[in-house]
Amino acid sequence: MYISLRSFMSNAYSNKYSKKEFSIIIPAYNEEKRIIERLETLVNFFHKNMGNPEIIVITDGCTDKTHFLVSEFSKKHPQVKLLNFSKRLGKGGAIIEGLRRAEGNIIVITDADNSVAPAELYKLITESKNYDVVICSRYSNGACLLIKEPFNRFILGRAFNALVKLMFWRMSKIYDTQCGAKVVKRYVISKILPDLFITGFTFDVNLIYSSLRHGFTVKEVGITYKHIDDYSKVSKNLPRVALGMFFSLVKLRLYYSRFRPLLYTRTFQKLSLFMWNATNA
Ligand SMILES: Nc1nc2c(ncn2[C@@H]2O[C@H](COP(=O)(O)OP(=O)(O)O)[C@@H](O)[C@H]2O)c(=O)[nH]1
Ligand SMILES: [Mg+2]
Repeated sequence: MYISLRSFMSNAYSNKYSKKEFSIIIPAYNEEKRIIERLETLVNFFHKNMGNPEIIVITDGCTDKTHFLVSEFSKKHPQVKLLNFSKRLGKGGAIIEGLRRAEGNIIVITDADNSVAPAELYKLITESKNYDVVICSRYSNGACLLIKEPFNRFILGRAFNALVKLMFWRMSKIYDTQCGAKVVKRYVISKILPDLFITGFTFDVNLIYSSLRHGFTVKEVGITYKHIDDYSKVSKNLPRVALGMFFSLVKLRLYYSRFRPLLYTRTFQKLSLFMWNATNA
């Protein structure tokens, strides 16, 4: 496994930007209960299978010990890097910062909990041989849900997906934008970075839609998934998060329309800030 993947990496993915093959990006907000277990699992798996990729953890505005724990962990595991910001950036905002600094040719974005096991990330990486972007899915062929999400989240999630399909016809064949792992090639990020501006949980839609708009291929892969509700930032504030996500969808729709200038008006920016504060407390 190790040899075949490494050789395929060096053949297919060597480019002028960097000698590093992989980067793993993890946004982490108040994750002191989950982040170390996640890092240990990833470090062990990728050490054995793919020679220590860099792992970038982005923390922002944490009110717990997440950044201290990651900083301590990185002393023993130098491939783990911490990007800490004092201000809350949001999940998307944190990922954007990570994408700016990632050096790998293949970039894996994943969550701070162990919902998506490293073996599933490996599956996505393998698929990325033939696609520009690979996203995991709870609702595509081959998916297996070991622990399902609560019913209210399931319903809201499906409604969100229906809305995404309605508002963005290019996404009509995407069934799960929000599952916790994506693999994106570095050349994709170089192209779409200026279009990534959704800083909350709707960032995933921004990433996928902007990739499609640029003509990149996006593959959705069914995975084995285990929903972890303890310490979930989404479940804790479901109505507010849902409202914020809906507002972000509207912003993304406006951005990709002739009404884009509206986004830059003072009134809209004030509304945006109000919505951010109201939905990210
Ligand atoms: N850096 C950062 N990460 C965030 C923020 N909000 C959520 N996250 C991360 O986004 C990921 C997904 O969040 P989670 O609460 O597990 O969502 P769920 O899996 O949909 O219940 C986790 O790694 C969170 O720590 C944020 O404001 N900043
Ligand atoms: Mg989670």
